[in-house]
Amino acid sequence: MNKLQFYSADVCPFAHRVRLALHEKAIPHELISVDLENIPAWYYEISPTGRAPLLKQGDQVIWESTVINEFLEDAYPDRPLLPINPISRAHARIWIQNCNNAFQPNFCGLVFELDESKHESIREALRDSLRDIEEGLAKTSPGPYWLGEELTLVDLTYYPFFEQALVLAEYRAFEMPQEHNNLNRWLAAMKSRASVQDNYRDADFYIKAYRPYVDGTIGK
Ligand SMILES: N[C@@H](CCC(=O)N[C@@H](CS)C(=O)NCC(=O)O)C(=O)O
Repeated sequence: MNKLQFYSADVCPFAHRVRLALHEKAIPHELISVDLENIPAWYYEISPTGRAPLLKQGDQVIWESTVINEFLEDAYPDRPLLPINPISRAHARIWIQNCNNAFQPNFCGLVFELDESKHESIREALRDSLRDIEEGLAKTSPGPYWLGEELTLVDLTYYPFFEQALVLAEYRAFEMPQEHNNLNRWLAAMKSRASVQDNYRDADFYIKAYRPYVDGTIGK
């Protein structure tokens, strides 16, 4: 099998999802960083979207972070990151969809929205999606991870946004709610993982990296 090439960007939460999966599954790969502020012409030649992340094996490419992570799960079944039980697998995918369709659009919407008059309604929507998550976890998860005792792709799908939440506090007057006990327990468990620690970037990094986006110097 050709060695995987993974095209990543440190600031990108979607690429972060895949870096976590590659680490958890101990998949050998070559990591290639793409400068998202100045995307090189060669990248448009291999990427159909020009976006990170992207995985390349031989002359085949795969993009979209949640699809890439499912591909890794199919192609590298050792160290599984989805439950075996089909119902639990379906529930994992529902949570992943919830991240992509509700939580993440609100999160990114608040980061990238330049019109301040719209911020309060997005903050409200983000608070609602966090409350929905907390209620869902309280009903269904014994913890410490999203689906229970084992780490899954669901954890890796949500985590990068929680590492980056300090950007919302810095630029968008949004503090993550402290009262969500299930989410707090989950975040503490995530921070103890080697995959999370090895891919961690600190507050200074994110605050600097997002400045040109939040002040509108560059488009998203
Ligand atoms: N839905 C995609 C989102 C990827 C995405 O938005 N990547 C951003 C960086 S975080 C990007 O490459 N932006 C550069 C651009 O759009 O030109 C995924 O899950 O992989």
